[in-house]
Amino acid sequence: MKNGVKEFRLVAEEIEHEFAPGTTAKCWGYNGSTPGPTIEAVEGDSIRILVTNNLPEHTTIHWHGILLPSGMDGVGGLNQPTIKPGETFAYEFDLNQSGTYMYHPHADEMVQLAVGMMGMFIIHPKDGEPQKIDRDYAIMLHNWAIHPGTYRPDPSIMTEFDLWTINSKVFPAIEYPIAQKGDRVRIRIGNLSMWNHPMHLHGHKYWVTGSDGGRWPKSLWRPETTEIVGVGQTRDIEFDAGARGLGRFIAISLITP
Ligand SMILES: [Cu+2]
Repeated sequence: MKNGVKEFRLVAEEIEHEFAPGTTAKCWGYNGSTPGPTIEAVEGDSIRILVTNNLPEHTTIHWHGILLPSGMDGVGGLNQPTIKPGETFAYEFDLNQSGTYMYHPHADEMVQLAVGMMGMFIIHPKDGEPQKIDRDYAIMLHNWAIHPGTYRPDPSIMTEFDLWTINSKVFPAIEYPIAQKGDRVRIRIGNLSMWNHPMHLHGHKYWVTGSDGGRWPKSLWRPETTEIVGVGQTRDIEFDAGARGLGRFIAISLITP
């Protein structure tokens, strides 16, 4: 906190990223990782995000789904001059909503997203959750083209990807969401890849309870076992773990189209 403003720092930089043991590539990300850190704040917060560009080319950050003044929206050349290599730009705005959102560059975006620049942005409701949530997970979906014998994702690929990732990891390096029987679990899923991803849960059905439009009224919830998270969308799903006494574990699978 600085004079009532919640301050965050993001450094855009090249990183050495391990998708799974033995599969490493040169990617771009924030603060040493792809996806970048999950930003968490509370509805009503005033925030400042200092973005330092350590890339060899210009960048910006667009706060995807967040309602803010045009000058803070991060579209390079439209809302702001791009952030040049070595520069730091301060994004400052108030949060007047809650839900699951994302951030990504909006300067040379097809290249910068393809090589890993993205993150989740979660805004918690100021009056607390309407329903108790015991486990709250966030996962970012992406796909990549890393050709055999190469060491960098190919940003010119639009359809034929060879790595489909959860939080930029592939099996067996993906961390499992863990829950105890009876826990209320929420999984927030974001997709900044080039494909829609159907996300499927084994042994459970779930309610789809929100999107990048925020938490839905209960009358809009849908029971599903597979939900398509479209390109540029987020979805929140909720369920009571092991409610029917079926599974000891929750398996999330990603079905490629
Ligand atoms: Cu957007």
